[in-house]
Amino acid sequence: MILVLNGPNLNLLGQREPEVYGTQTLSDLEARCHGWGEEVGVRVVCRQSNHEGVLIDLLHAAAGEGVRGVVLNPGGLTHTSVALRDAVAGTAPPTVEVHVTNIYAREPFRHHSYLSAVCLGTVAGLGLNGYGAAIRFLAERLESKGRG
Ligand code: CA2
Repeated sequence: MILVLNGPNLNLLGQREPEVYGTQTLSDLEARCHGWGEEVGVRVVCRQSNHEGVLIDLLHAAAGEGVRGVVLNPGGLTHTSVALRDAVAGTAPPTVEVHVTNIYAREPFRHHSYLSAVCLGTVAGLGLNGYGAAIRFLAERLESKGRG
C-alpha cells in the first residue's frame, strides 16, 4: 500500500491561485492517484491535513498499517519543519517528496527543503503528474524488493 500524504493548504487546490497550482481539486488529484495505483497494481490511500502534528502521527502509524511507501507533499512545512523531517527519517516508510510547482523557480525561501535529504528523491514542477511519477517509482521499487 502507498500513502499519498498532502500537507497544509493543499485542500485549496483548484480553488485559489489556479495560475500557480492549476484548476484540479484535491479530490481530482486523489482520484488520479487511485488510478495511477491501479495501473501499477498497488493500493493507494490518500490523506491531507493542515496540521503538522497530524501529519507526523500519520507517518508514525503508516508502517504499522501496511504502508510500504509514502508520496509526501509537505506544503509550506517543506521549508520550515525539522519535526516533519525527523518523522520521515525516523519512522516513515521510504518516502518521495513531491511539489506541484518548481520550488527552485520560485521565491528564494522555497529553494530549501528540510525533507529532501531524508527522502528517496524529489519531484518538483511537473504539476499533478509528479504524484503519478512518484507512485510508479515506488511501485517498481516495491516490486523489485519483493523479488529480493
Ligand atoms: O508546489 C508545491 O506543491 C508546494 O509544496 C505547495 C505549497 C508551497 O508552500 C510549497 O512551497 C510548494 C503550498 C500548498 C498549496 O497551497 C495552495 C494555496 C492556494 C491554492 C492552492 C494551493
